[in-house]
Amino acid sequence: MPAASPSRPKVLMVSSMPEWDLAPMRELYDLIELPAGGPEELTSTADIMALVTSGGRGADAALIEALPALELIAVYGVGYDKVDLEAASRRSVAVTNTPDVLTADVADMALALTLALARRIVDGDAFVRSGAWSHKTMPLTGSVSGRKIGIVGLGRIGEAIAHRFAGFDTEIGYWNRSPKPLSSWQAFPTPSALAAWADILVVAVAGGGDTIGIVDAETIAALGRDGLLINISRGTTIDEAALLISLENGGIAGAGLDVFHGEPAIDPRFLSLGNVVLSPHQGSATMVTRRAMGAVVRANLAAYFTGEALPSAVVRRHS
Ligand code: 8YV
Repeated sequence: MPAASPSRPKVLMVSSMPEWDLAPMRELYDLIELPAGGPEELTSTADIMALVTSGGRGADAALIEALPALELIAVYGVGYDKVDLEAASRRSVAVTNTPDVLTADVADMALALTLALARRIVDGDAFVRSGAWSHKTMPLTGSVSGRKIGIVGLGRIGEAIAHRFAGFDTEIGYWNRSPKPLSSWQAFPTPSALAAWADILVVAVAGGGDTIGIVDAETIAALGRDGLLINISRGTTIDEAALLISLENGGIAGAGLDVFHGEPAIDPRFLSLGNVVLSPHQGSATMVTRRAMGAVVRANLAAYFTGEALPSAVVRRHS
């Protein structure tokens, strides 16, 4: 990284970004990597007014408190559940995220996991590669078309998932914290009522304190022995202990998971299950979307440092 210059604002990089974003940022700012030992290891925190972090890493109260000049937290992701919003608000720190630009790719991932799981695409690939096809037939798989799809959380991403599944001649139901009166899909009063109706339950609700374990043991049991569970939201939204027991005992038929508790150090019990498709949090991880997310982060930084309105603020500074 170039040497600090007094004329350029300092931006603390709590999480890294691709070089195509870092290069234009280095033109404008002194980028300072957060040391492994935390903010205490920084030579000076006095003039760090902005930080960039990922959805997975966020910014906790200790980090926010350690940066006395901080005024902006720019999240490289739509989820800001790992940012301590109370601490940010206490210190009048604005928080921005990258909504909309990743909706399509994350919704696509929900469909990809569903099809991969139901049609056993990963098993089929292994079957062909092993040479087994020359003397065996692969077992029959399950359908997605015509099934009942339950969506937990009908926000931007949940709606995009519903629209995609509608193209598969499915029936769509949903549970959402607030009513969605304009939706033509069937609303259910609880996640477990939705699961009892659905063949495939797709979790698209935002992470955070309010949704921890919202797909609980009761909901998983309600999905039933033939049910499939898909999660592209956050690992925290599912009671993972209950899910593992259910997968191990045939309580549900299978799960397609892009997110996990404690990722990337996921529970090793997942690795020996034959009824799961596991993905390393790839929902937004396409070239197009990551470039677009980077552009939104850079637009928020630029707006902040030139005193303009933040393009995608989830929390604004107190006036
Ligand atoms: C990314 C995400 O994994 O947007 C989110 O909330 O979970 C993902 O897009 C991440 O934030 C990229 O750093």
